Amino acid sequence: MKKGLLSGFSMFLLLLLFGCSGGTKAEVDCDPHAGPCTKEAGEYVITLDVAPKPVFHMKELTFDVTFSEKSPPIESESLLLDLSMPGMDMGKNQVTLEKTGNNRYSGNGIIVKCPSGRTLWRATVLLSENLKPTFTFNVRD
Ligand SMILES: [Cu+2]
Repeated sequence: MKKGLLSGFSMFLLLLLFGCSGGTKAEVDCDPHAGPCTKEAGEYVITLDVAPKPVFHMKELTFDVTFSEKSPPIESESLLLDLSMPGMDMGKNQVTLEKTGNNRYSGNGIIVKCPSGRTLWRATVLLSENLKPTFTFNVRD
């Protein structure tokens, strides 16, 4: 009886793990073609702006990340922005954002064109181990 309960519980954990790592939540939550996108992560309020607009594949892009004045101060001289496709391994594509002012970071990168024809990408600001706000958007051809 006890053993059955335990294995039932581990099955539940397994399901939970798979559910999380599956990355099935791939809904567009940002329209970088129209303007900046803002997300909250912990006490931080983070805005991502991508230029030039509209945002195309295979074109040099500038990524600007700004933290609201109410966000806790960030000491780091640079931040990493991870570019990925939800549910697809496109290889590592990380842009280093250098501090360009108070609460402001900026860097250049390229979003490659996916051979599958899909255009859904996700930009993740690697703030800390626990704070990784994401912006999910479609890139134009
Ligand atoms: Cu892809």
